[in-house]
Amino acid sequence: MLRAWQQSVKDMPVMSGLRKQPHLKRPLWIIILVTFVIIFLITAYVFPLSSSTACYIFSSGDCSLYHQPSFRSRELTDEETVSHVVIREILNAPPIQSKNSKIAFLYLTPGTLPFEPLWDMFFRGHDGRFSVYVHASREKPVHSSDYFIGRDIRSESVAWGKISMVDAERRLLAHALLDPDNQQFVLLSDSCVPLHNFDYVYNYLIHTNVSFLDCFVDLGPHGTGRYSERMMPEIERAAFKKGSQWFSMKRQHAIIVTADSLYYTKFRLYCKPNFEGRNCYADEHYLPTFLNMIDPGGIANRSVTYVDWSEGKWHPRSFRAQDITFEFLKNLASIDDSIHFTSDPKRRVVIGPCLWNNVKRPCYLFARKFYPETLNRMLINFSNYTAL
Ligand SMILES: *[C@@H]1O[C@H](CO)[C@@H](O)[C@H](O)[C@H]1NC(C)=O
Ligand SMILES: *[C@@H]1O[C@H](CO)[C@@H](O)[C@H](O)[C@H]1NC(C)=O
Ligand SMILES: *[C@@H]1O[C@H](CO)[C@@H](O)[C@H](O)[C@H]1NC(C)=O
Ligand SMILES: CC(=O)N[C@H]1CO[C@H](CO)[C@@H](O)[C@@H]1O
Repeated sequence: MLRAWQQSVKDMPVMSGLRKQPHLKRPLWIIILVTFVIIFLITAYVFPLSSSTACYIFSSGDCSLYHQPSFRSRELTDEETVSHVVIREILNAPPIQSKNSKIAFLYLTPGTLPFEPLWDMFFRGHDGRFSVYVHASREKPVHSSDYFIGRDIRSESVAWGKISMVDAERRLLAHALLDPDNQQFVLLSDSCVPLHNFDYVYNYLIHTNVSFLDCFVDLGPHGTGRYSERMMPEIERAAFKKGSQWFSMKRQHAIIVTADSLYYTKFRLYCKPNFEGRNCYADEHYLPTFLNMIDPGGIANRSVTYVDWSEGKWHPRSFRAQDITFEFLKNLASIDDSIHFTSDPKRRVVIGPCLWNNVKRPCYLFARKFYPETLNRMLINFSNYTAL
């Protein structure tokens, strides 16, 4: 929305330049122009475009967005003011009440989803309470489940660690937003599996008002070390956060993310692999940084998708068939503390309880990364382990 608006503003001079003289008669044309100028002058007089007044105009309640430390010391640019106004309006609007609230499952995959039969088992019997969207970036998937057939969206290729990953996430969100019943938007990969049954997942995600987005501070080279001063003034070093890309996002946040152009552009230009001697991966920094800046209390700061980083390698641990036992799955499903491994010199590990509406509960609804060879064991064990 915001992007479209800014786009139309940008296009305006071009369009009027290209257009032939309008067929309005001259006097009428002048009257319209003068009217617009007068309206503009009155507006500018009553509502001067500065950070402090914008706050009084556009927010009836609290003004915290404008009073965060990072904004206090400087005047906002026009783009920031517009962006903050739109964000504030979306956050303040009451969530759309839908009688048929659905969860959108967004699959980001190179091609065929190896766990489609498992997801089919997960969805079966719950028609009308979920919707499926598949973004296949390399080849057209072969679907075996009715829930997936015809659910491929327009896709483009995705390069690991590049902005095209974020673009694919935004494309999935935009498609899923077309359905007004979708209230939570879960991003999943081809190596993800469910850890609980559908009812558990549905109630966990629908009866809350936060987004489950991972967000933490890592002062080491794999965190703040990836920050570029070129993101100034909008994004200061202290605002730069890290987190896993696998989110579950509430509708308001999904709208804001698809509409954002200002902050997204900063990451597109200045957070990329091999840029100014750093490797920055936008999919690990854009959403945590952006949503923490605009709505810190609205994100849980943790993901609902389990992943094992404990080996300290470039990629998380992947699980094989022999790993899949009842005990293993039961353990993953009952973890109730979240752990963040940082890359600072002290290798700080940040541990915190997983809260759900202020109550401590299991953290994870999904898990990755599972090799396709685990499918049969997962299928056989599914009704057993998800009965917990
Ligand atoms: C997430 O962390 C921020 C600090 O970065 C904090 O202000 C916010 O309250 C946290 N969110 C929740 C839901 O606890
Ligand atoms: C979200 O829900 C919690 C607990 O139910 C409540 O304390 C909090 O004020 C709510 N936050 C918003 C932004 O509605
Ligand atoms: C699930 O598996 C465990 C371990 O093999 C077994 O003890 C238990 O009875 C099974 N439960 C069900 C409902 O099949
Ligand atoms: C609890 C349970 O059903 N475990 C089974 C999971 O699948 C493997 C492989 O088929 C079986 O050996 C386990 O008994």
